[in-house]
Amino acid sequence: MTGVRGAERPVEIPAQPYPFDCDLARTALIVIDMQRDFLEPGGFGELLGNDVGQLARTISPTRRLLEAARAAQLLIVHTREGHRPDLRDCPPTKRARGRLTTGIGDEGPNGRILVRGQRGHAIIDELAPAPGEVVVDKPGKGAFYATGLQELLHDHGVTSLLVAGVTTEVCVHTTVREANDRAFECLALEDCVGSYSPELHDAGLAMICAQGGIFGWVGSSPDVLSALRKPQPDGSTTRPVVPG
Ligand code: TIU
Repeated sequence: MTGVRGAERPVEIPAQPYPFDCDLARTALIVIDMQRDFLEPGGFGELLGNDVGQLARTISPTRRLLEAARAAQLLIVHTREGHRPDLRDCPPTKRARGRLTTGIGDEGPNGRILVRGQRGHAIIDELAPAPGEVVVDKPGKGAFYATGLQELLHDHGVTSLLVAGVTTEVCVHTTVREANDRAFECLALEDCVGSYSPELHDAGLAMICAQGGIFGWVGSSPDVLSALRKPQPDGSTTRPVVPG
């Protein structure tokens, strides 16, 4: 383990089905797939038949959360869904799904769809990773499949995850389920996760915290911001943010 980030910083964050207890020194923020391909016109999300405007409401709260997490010195992990240019890491079944005329690997307005290095694959400008923040490239829906995420989190002593990103019922849900099976405790933030379908968003969140928190907890970012600003044991609050 390269280490826990300083002294213990226990906090209790309001959540469903009951308050989320975590140690901020062992907590990471994970921001899932906030890429042009999902949030902007002309990308994979729109080609699947979705209204990408449904995801816009997540951007401002996630930006505030990112800034607060930076100030509180949390480990920050961004993920991107996408594939190698030769598509060797894209199962033919994934490519065939949806019977799209323009799909994964094909040329779109932002370059090849869901291909690493293309404009559409990049994280949106508003939420661009700061220097030094971890970016995990994942070929699947879950952030743990075929990535080194589990080892990375263990190396940093992380046991709890604050979860933002898109889409609630697809990559966020898969990641929360994968994390739960690996003993990470997840707090999904309802205002920082989004879906093209409000019904599936609500159902996805309900599934996470049903049955006593079968996969994790659901909260909202203002309560996390309050917890992150809580004075630390040495009396300090958070370090000033250095623009990156
Ligand atoms: N289609 C859909 O809702 N989502 C995805 O394909 N990927 C992610 O959720 N990132």
